[in-house]
Amino acid sequence: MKRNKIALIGGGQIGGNLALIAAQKELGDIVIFDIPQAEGMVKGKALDLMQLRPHDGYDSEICGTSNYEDISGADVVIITAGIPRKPGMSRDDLLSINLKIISDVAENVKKYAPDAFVIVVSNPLDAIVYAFHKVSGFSKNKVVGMAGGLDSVRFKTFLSMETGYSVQDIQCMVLGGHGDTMVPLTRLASIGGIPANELISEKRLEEIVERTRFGGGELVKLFGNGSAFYAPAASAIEMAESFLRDKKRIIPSAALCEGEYGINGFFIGVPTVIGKDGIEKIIELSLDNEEKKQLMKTLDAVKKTVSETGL
Ligand code: A3D
Repeated sequence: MKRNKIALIGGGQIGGNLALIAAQKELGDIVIFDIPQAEGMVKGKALDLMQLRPHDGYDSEICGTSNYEDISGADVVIITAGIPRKPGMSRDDLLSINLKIISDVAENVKKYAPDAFVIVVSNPLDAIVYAFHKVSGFSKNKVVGMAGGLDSVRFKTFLSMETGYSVQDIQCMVLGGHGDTMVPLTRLASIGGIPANELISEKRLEEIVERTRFGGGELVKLFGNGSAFYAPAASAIEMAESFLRDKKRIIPSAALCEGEYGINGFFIGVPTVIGKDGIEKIIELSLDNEEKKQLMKTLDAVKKTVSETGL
């Protein structure tokens, strides 16, 4: 049986952790691509991960490269190429730099891995995934942005920290754009099947929602130079795994909406089913009036960033 091939475009903080988790899960062989100036760094990470194999017992082959030809035929491409946020920088400040990068990446992914399922991670997420889709011309089920999965695990983490109950028993979902206007759905949050608002006061829930919204920024401030990488990597791998193993997980992801939730032509966080055909379905759940209002507000923020791409 042929092994899957996973291409990671960008071998920085998230890229290195993507390679580690993908290898530990034996999702396939891994190619870490980066610019020529970073070729030694990704070759080094790949060799280090090869030397981890005797400890962990995985058989994935890992290599580093700055030659796009090496990603040929990849089944999954995960893109983290670009620069991360520095303190005081909003995700949107990154736009002009990362837009140039994604255009180049999209041309090369189209050329060398035209059948891949592409997961975009680079920020500002909603605009960068939109740009990738425009430039590559990939079908909408094969392009998705990782954000809602991460925002939801942050929400989960804070609910667990608040109650002291296991993260394993927490279910919750964050929709909308990957920015401060995202929509954590408290109404649907539950702990061991019990609605979260029966276990946590309304005031504390509101504070947890606020902390979730600014969860990325909290880490940027703490790091001082760079943004989160462990949980973002795991969130992208969760999506890749659901595709490669046809798991049909329901993961909130930035998918192209064409009428769903009354949204047309934009990538935004919605509950998606990920299986062997990529984004197999967008689940349209009934939102109450306040949630609808919040979704329209976050859509405005996404539209604004997308309009700045000029695409
Ligand atoms: P970092 O460690 O700087 O890695 C980025 C890598 O991209 C570096 O190794 C660069 O050399 C490489 N790169 C730059 N230009 C190119 C190019 N043209 N082609 C290929 N590679 C290139 O950053 P990181 O790994 O911490 O973050 C990567 C991106 O993910 C940033 O844009 C972050 O803002 C973003 N991010 C998104 C989330 C989401 O939830 C959406 C979370 C955390 C970070």
